[in-house]
Amino acid sequence: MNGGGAESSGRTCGFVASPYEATASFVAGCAFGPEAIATELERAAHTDLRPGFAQVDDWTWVEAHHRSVVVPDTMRRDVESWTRALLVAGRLPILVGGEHTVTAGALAAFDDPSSITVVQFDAHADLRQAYEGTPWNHACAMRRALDRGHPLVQLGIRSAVREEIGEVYGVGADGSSGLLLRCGPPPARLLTRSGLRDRGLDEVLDGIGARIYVTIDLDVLDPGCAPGVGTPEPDGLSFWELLDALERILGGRTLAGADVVELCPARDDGRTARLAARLTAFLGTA
Ligand SMILES: [Mn+2]
Repeated sequence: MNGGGAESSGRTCGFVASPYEATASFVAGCAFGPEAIATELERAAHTDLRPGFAQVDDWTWVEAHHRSVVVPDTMRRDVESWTRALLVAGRLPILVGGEHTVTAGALAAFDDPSSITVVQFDAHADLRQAYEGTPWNHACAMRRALDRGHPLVQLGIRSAVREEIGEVYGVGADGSSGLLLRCGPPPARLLTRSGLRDRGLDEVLDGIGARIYVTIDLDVLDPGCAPGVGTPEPDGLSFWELLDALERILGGRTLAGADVVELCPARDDGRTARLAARLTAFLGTA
């Protein structure tokens, strides 16, 4: 697909689809996420009237690999090479998953990890060293980002095990204040869902560098507005809360890349795919 247009202004984006699914913990089906998002992008992404939803004038869509790929090394290599190709072409890379493990492929395309803060929206911390026998489980996605040396800001978290929090933020960290900090390197900050509601974003904004990579696990949203995810968790963000947070974080910063992951069409009635496409287009014009 190519939505090229003569009125293109500024930076253009490229979507990299990674229908990768090898480690679903609960409900399988996120390998079909990119296809559902592509359908909605074609159908509706150019009609949004809300501020911030500029038309995606000039975009490309590539499938990094087939959905039969379940070997993490192959997925990472393919996603990395497509992401690099977009960066070389001067396009903003937006990755569409697939399970959260795909983020590792996109991050591998950036040679200066310490200068790119990863901003994660997610219900789950995804900080495990390994899970179910592999370090390339979706539950380890942000631990791998820290391994690369990316500063990390985690937002909307409401599910984690004591071990993964303790290993990254210090033994005994329980998140009861809503905010966890680690000096690093690389530095990391975690604001729980209740922390985001009670304290707001201010305390984490100054920890976010000038260049950012935004990763959005759709389960950060409330299952009421985004039921089509593999691992839903109650008390999520509204779509407006997510957009508001994104606008504040993006203000004055450069978006180096982004992804939208974990759409599970088998659990969806269409609303999550539509929302994910809107979000994908929003990031593509940021
Ligand atoms: Mn995740």
